[in-house]
Formats: sequence, C-alpha cells, structure tokens
Amino acid sequence: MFKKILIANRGEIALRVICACKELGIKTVAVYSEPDRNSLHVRFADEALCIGPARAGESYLNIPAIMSAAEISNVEAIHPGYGLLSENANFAHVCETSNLKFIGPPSAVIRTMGEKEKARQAMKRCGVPILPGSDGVIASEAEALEWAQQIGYPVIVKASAGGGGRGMRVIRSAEELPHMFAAAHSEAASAFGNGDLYMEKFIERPRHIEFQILADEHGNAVSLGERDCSVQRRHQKLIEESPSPAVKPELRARINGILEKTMKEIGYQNAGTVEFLMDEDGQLHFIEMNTRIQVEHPVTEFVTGVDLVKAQLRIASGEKLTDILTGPIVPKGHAMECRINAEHPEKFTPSAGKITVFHVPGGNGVRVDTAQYQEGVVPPYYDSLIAKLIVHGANREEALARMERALGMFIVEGIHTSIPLHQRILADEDFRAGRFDTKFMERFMPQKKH
Ligand code: MV4
Repeated sequence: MFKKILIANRGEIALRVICACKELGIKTVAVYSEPDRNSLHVRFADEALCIGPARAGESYLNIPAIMSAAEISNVEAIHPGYGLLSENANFAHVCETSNLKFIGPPSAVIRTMGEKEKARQAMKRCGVPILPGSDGVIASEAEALEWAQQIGYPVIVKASAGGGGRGMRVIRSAEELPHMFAAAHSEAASAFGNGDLYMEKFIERPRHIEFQILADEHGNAVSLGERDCSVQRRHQKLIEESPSPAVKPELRARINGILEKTMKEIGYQNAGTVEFLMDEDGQLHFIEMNTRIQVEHPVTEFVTGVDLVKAQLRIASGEKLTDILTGPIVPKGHAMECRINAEHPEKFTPSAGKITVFHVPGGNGVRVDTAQYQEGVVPPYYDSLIAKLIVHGANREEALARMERALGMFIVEGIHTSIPLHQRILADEDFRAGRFDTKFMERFMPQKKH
C-alpha cells in the first residue's frame, strides 16, 4: 500500500479521500487555493500546500503547481476526486510519465472514454446495448440527413468531445436538420475545440440509470448494480437512489454480467460508472462512461457495503479484487442521496457566504458527507455542493421516511440551500411512487427555466 498520497481536490470529496486514507494508514497531502486555507481538507490532511489563488485554473486545475506539490511532498500517488482534473487524460499521462500513480484508469482509457463516439463503438463491440445511431462521427450535413432517415426522427446529435449536455441538439424533422446540425457543430467547436458530432435515436422521457464498476489491475472486474439519477435539473443531479425503482432483478443481473465482461475486454482499471438511458419500454441503452469516482458513490456504498474509495486506493496499489471484496456483491435495502447545494431553492442562483448555524442530522442509517462547519465560509468560486445527505433503509419506504426526518434535522443558516426543495420533492406523490424520469423537474417546477 502507498505510504503517502496527494489529493488534487477540495471540499467534501477531498475529505472523503482523507477518511479512506486514514483508515488504510496512508499519509495525506492536501493542496488548496488561497480562499480555501481554513478548509477542513487542509486541517485533516497530514500536510497541506497552497498551490495558487482562487481561480481554479490557477490552482486546482494548475497541473505544474500540483506536480510541484507532489514532488516537494514526496508522494507516491495522486487521487483526483471528481470534477477538476479527474477525467483529464493529459494530467493522468503526466502522472504516468512522472512515476506518480494516478488513482484511476490508465490515461489511454480516459482518452477513449472522453471521445464519446469511440466509447459508444467500443461498448457496441463488447455487446453492451446502445441506441440506434451513426457509426462514427458524421462528416457532413448530407451524411447527417442519411443517418437521420435511417434511424428515424426524432434524433439527437451530440458532440463527440462533449458530455454534460453541451453541443447537443434534438432534431425532429429533415427540415430543421441543417440548422440544428450547424448549431451543434459550432457549439461543440467553441466549447471543446472539436466540432465532431454523432447521432442517436432520441428518447423523449428517459430515466438516467448508471452502473458502478470496480476493476483491478489483474483483469478482474465487478459491477455493483445501478443508481437512478433521473431527478436532475440543468444536468445537475439533485437526488440519486439505489436500487432504481425501474430496474428489475433480471435486467440488473444481465447488465452487471455484460459490464463485467466488457470491463475485462477493454482493460478497464479502478472505479468507473457506465451511464444508460432507460426508454419507455424499460430497455437500457449505453450513453457514456465516466472514468472517475462520482458524487453519488455513497448510495452504492450503503447498499453493497463496499467502501469504494478504499477500493480505489487498494486497486491502485496493485491489490486483487478478490482480496478487496469479502464475497459476492449482494445489495441490501435501499439508499438515497440528496445533494445539498448552497443556492436559492427556487431561483437556483448560487448563495455564497458565511454559514452562521450548521447542524447535521445523524442517527440510524444516516450519513452526511460534508467539508462544511458552523462559521465556515462558502466561497463563490467553486461548485455549490456543500453537503450530501445519504440515508439507508430496509426498503424504499423506510429510506423515504428517514430522508424526510433527516432533512428536517439539517439546519443551515446564513446562506440559502436546496434543503426546502428536497423536502418538497420528497412530498411529491409521483416521486414517492418512483414515477419519475429526467423531465421530472420540468413538470415539478413548470414555471422555471430548464
Ligand atoms: C440523450 C437523451 C435522449 N436521447 N440521448 C444529456 C446529457 C448527456 N450526457 C446525455 N443527455 C441526454 N442524452 C438520447 N439519445 C436525453 C438526454 C438528457 C438527459 C440525460 C440524462 C440525464 C438528464 C438529461 C436531461 C436532459 C437530456
């Protein structure tokens, strides 16, 4: 096992990695920007180095500054957390060539999965179900018209270098294709420096369902079941849960099996998430793979009992999956996560400032992952996630009741948070019945922009 690692992140995920390291006897080095000097990830790490000013580009995304910090502190590995540099293939490659273990998959795998159309073709070859769509990127408007004709409208064009919703256009007829195709192309070119587009059949009201993967460096892989992340707004997830109310045991078992075989075939290593859309018929179709630990990983940790961040560290140090897992994965009960954001609950505008009162709920089946505290300050420079409230119950009903009581015992004063919004969603009849898809928030708040 590593003796000392550097954590190239901030906030609750930096603290989450520190917790895993402490339990494994690994020393930690935090890096921080100037406004983060009083953060808990700085306090609880064994060492901490300031790497730059507030702007992420000059601190948390500053590869030379992070590599210098790693060299000065003499670490063996870097955990990137999520966001920031976590899916930056160039950063992973710099680590590889500097004899520093990047805690994640090989840079070549990150690069392939970052090219969404390549990822799609790789999954197709391995037998993962994908949507009807183009074979490779589309070279011209004429080719786009041919593909759309073959696939059948409505279709969606997506940026191959994209993800997260930018550079996407839904096309409902041949008449509107030229305009939409050009718009998606120029948006992709300016946002990602690469205008390449591919096309898929458009699913009107999909559920977003993703499977958690672990793979070791000896050719072994396991799929730990799914999370339902359909309750989202502007591509920001609000609530995630496992198991999905829409996934039956047979479907879960079939996809778990396909993914275990696929991860071995593509040489995947470490933790990953395979994203699917579920159509109106309950079929799953691959859309993208995320090569990092995700925000919502605790939901899977609760139902499987596997500490995913400790597993990442043990995999990266060369351990075998058979030694990390205590036996076959048998999901138990139901887990749910509410993302607590520092934002106005109706307007969704960021709400930075000093937290004057902070009381976190606890008790049976409740977990709060946060790096915030009373008198702490939410800086305006980074994302607005201040805490994750995760609950586990024997079944969905108990998880719902537990989440409601825990939300009621979560007190944050001095800034606005999404707690009241979560309480309203939890009271919604459709949500309680498990009847939701990615359009749920548009129906829930019809007057708002999405
Ligand atoms: C889709 C889709 C419908 N049909 N692809 C949005 C983000 C990107 N990662 C994939 N996205 C979508 N792809 C097809 N073929 C609808 C979405 C989508 C969506 C997906 C997951 C979660 C929330 C979403 C919100 C709007 C659109």
